[in-house]
Order: sequence, then C-alpha cells, then structure tokens
Amino acid sequence: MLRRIAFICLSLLSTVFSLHAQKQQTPNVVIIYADDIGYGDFSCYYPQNKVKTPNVDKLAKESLRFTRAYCTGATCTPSRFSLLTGQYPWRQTGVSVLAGDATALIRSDRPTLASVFNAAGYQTGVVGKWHLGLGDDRGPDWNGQIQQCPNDVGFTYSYIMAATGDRVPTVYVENGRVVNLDPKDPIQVSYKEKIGNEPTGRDNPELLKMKHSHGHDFTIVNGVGRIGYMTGGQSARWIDEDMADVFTQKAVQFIQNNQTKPFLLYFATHDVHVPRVPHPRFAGKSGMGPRGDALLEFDWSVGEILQALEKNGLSKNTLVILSSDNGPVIDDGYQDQAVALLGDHKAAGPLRGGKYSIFEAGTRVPFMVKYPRKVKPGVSNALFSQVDLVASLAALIGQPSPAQARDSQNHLPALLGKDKKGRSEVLIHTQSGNSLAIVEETWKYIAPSKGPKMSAATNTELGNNPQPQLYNLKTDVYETQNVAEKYPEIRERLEKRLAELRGN
Ligand code: NG6
Ligand code: CA
Repeated sequence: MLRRIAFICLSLLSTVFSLHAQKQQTPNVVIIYADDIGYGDFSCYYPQNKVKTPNVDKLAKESLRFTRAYCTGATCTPSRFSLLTGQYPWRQTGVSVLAGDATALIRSDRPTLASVFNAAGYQTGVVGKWHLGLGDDRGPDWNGQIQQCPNDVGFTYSYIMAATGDRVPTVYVENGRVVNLDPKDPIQVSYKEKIGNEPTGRDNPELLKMKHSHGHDFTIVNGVGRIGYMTGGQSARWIDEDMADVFTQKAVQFIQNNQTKPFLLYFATHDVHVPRVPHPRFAGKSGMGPRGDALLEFDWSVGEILQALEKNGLSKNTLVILSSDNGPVIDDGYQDQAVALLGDHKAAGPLRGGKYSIFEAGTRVPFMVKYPRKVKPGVSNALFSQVDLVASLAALIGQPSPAQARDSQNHLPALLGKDKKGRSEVLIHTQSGNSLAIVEETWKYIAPSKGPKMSAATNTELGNNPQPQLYNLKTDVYETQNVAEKYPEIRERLEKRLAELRGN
C-alpha cells in the first residue's frame, strides 16, 4: 500500500515537474511594432541623437540589436500585411495604404502569424493599429458585429483602431465591435462624399487645434482634420491625447490575463504617426515638438509592457521584438512644427530617404530581440526581413510554417544570434513608383521606376529613377554613387535575380 502511495506521489510530482518544464519551454512572444519610427530615432542606433528613451535603451542593452533588418514596404499596410501573412505585399493586388473603411485584405481562410500560434494553444492578442481592412465585401458594419476582423484570422483578442490616427472612423474596435457606441447615434463613414453636417478642415479651418499642411482636411474630430468623412458615434470617439494610455493599458491587461498561459501579443502603437497629439504629460517635454514628444510617449509604452512582463514573472521566458513598420517622415501632413523643431535630430540616422522611399531609410528599421533564456545581447549584422517572422516564430514554438506564407523563411537561428548571416537577399518595395529593390550583404539594386524622384509634400527623396541603380552598401550606405554602369555584371545578376523572385 505504502509503495503504491509513494508511486502515485512520485508520478504526480513528475507530471507537475514536466508541466512546469513545459510551461518554461513554451515562450511567450511580444512584438512591439512602432509606426513611422526611423532607423536613427533611438540613440542606441544613432548616438548623436539625443531624445531620451531610457526604456528602449535598456531594452536595447538586453537585446540582440539588428543593424540590417527590413520591413517589406515603405508604408504601413504593406509591411503589416507581410508581418502577419509571410507574403510580400506586391503579390496581392490592393495591398497599399488603405482607407479607414476598406474591406479586409486578409480573409478568414488564410493562415497568419496569429493562427499559427493559436493552433499551438496560444492566446493571441492584437492591440493598436490594424490598417489591414475590416469587413467582407460589403465593407465594415460599424454599428454591428464587424466581419473579417482580427478575431477571424487567428487572434483570440483584439482592441484596435481600424486604420490610422488620421483616418476616420476615429473609434476603437474591440473583438469586432465599436467600443462605447450608442446605438441611437450610429456611425456613418465615407471616403467619397461628405456625410452629415459636421465641420471639415477645408470649410472651417478656424475650428482646428492643429492645422493640416497637406491633405487631412475632411471631418474635424477633437480639433484635428482627418482623412475621410464621418458622422455619428459621438460617445465612441477616441481622444487622441489618451490613445497611448488606452492601448498600453489594454496590452498590459492582456499580459496580466494570460500570465499562466502561453501568449502572443502584437502591440502596434500609434506613436509616432500623425496626428502627433501626445498626452499632456509628454507634450513639450522633448524640446523637439510633437514628434519628439511622441517618441517619449512610445518609450513610456515600451516601459509599461516590459514592466508588466517583469511583474508577472514572465520576462525570462518571453521573446520581445521591437521594430517599426516603415521609415521616418517629419512633415506627414500636419503643421505640428516637427520640421521647425527638429534641430540636429536625424530620424533616419546615416541612411538616405525616409518613409515612402526605396532608399534605405524607407525600409531599414530598428529591430531588436530580447529573450533572456536564449539570446545573448549584442549587435547582429545579419540580413533579416520582417516577412520571415511567420516561419521563424513558427519554428520557435515547434509549429510548421503555413504553405501560403510563401516568402517567409525560417531564420530563427539569426533571431537567436546563432547565425550571423541571415537571409542571402532581401526584397523591398514602395508604392510610389511601384519600385522594387534587392539587397544583399554588399550590393543593393533598385529596378528602374517611373515614379517621382521627390515627394514635395513630405520632402522625401523617393529613390525612383528610370535608370537602374546599384549601390555598394558596405562603402556607401547613403547611396550616393550609382555604380550600375561601372559594374554591369553585378547589375545584370541582380536584375535577373529580382525578376526570378518576382515571378516566383
Ligand atoms: C498618407 C497620408 C499620411 C499618412 C499615410 C499613411 C495624406 C496627405 N497623407 O496618404 O499622413 O497617413 O498616408 O501612413 O493624406 S502609414 O504609416 O499608415 O502608411
Ligand atoms: Ca507607418
């Protein structure tokens, strides 16, 4: 009898231990995805810059910090599409900056990063900016249950804004329902014609607390002119100043709620996208205007997330990635003094171009990985693309990568610092000029494109050129010397390779 009891006790103990071990084996993943933060914005990437981001600095010290990680496009929707689907944005038509009432780009039959994690028993949350469309072909039903929302593509929890801070509708959507909506005051949205009687930036500029510099002159909400017309939904409208607080709190709550279960959290901040209307506790604090203040606000959000992991005893077993969806832009359509107060700050660090550009600053972004159990802090020059997160993170949790994630390569060893090389080549794309480029360890080839050379509105060099461009990134990271004619055999090789990959 005694032996029997001892045996039962022992086997119970071993089950408990193995469950515990299992729990430890299964890492949580948190992706902190910034909006429009440039390669040089943090001093860990460009020490000459002086904006104080202590939480990001601390994270960088504890992380493997990549110097050559790319998003797939120089704007938001394309990069986010790739991050979640493992496919390049140009493979599917319509993957470009979406309107706030656009239908869903990713439909429920499609595997995503979230569904891969969900299939492995993870809780999967998205908090923040979505910008991948909502609703079926009839469009999103703002006043009912929205179809084809994040919960239909693998997320078990979602608290999002549909598109961007500067696009209507200016409301939060939780699990497919607009938050705080009064059914007696339904929301109507149009990007084609004026709807309702609310003032617009075009007709009533005197009502604006922040004027537009280009675009952004439709319905005024909270003193800010937006893109698109909206009426109704008064009780549901967000207050821009509180947005970082709201999203951060929801993300922290998600971590707390799931502290005993494995989870994936995709935390997509609104900072530092326009309109830059940070909370009063950050406003004016950077000395660099609202863009600098929004960087402080972003840093605060990062601190809160890391602290939530720490408080719940999850820091060691959580892989945290911090990155951005495209390069920096200073004037993106509002007169927020970002240009006037920029001073010496170089948002792109040593790189040329910025958001919208095929030059390096458009898509080479900050990227760091903290995972105390497996990743030794340091710097990695491995080539990495965000399109690889699906396959690499699937490998991390022992799941197969979906066949539809056709462009996603498993570079988990690079993420963990075991492989110093990463990808052999990275493809990047921009909407302006529909240009494509291929980047290797040394060479970058930009295919000829007809788009404009400059965006006058944002003052960005777009990199479009009807002639082929070839740059040696090792000796000329600022892409000043086009050596396409000097090295015809390299140009031809990359031209061919690009065509091959494109047609694949
Ligand atoms: C542009 C907007 C810009 C920004 C961008 C999308 C104008 C004039 N400009 O069309 O302000 O919203 O779209 O940015 O409207 S992204 O980061 O979401 O891709
Ligand atoms: Ca963006």
